[in-house]
Amino acid sequence: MHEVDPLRCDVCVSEYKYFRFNIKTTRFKDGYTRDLQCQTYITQFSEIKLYTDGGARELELDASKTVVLTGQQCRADEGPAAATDGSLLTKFCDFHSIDEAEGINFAFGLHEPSRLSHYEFFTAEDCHGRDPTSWTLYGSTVGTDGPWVALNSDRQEPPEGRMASYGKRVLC
Ligand SMILES: [Ca+2]
Repeated sequence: MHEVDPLRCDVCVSEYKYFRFNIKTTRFKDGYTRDLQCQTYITQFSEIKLYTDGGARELELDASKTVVLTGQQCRADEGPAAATDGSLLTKFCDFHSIDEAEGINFAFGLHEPSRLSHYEFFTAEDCHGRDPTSWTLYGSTVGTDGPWVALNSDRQEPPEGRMASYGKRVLC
C-alpha cells in the first residue's frame, strides 16, 4: 500500500490501472427538447482519454480491457472498444441504460498502473440529446470489476460541437 500525502488528494499520489466511467444523465434526461427525432434514451460519446504529467502526456489504453459492465450497445460496431480506439469518427452508443438506476458503467484500462492528472471525453457525431451531462470516474488497482475508488464527479453542459471535447478534466 502507498502512503498518502495528507497535503495531496489520493488520486494525485495513487496509481490506477482500471477505470469505470459511470454516466448518470444525458441532455435529454435533463429536459433537452431539440433533436427529438433522435432516439431519446440513447447515450453516446466518441472517445475517452487519460493523461498524466500535468496533462502533457496521453496514456495508452489497453483495448482488451474495455468492457460495458451495465448497458446494451446500440450496434455491433458501437461497443466499448469504439470509444478507446483513438478515432472521434467512431463512438460508444448505449441503447437505453441511462434510464436504469445505475446508469451506464463503461470500464476500461491501461497497460500499466499510472498516476492520472486529467481525463477527457468527446461528443459523438450526431444527436445532442444523447450527450452525457453528469458522471463519475472511478479507479481500481485490481480489475474491471473493482473495487472502485471515486476519482472525480462532475456535471457539465456538453459542447455544442460534434466530435468535440468536454475539455480536459483536472484531477490534480
Ligand atoms: Ca472512437
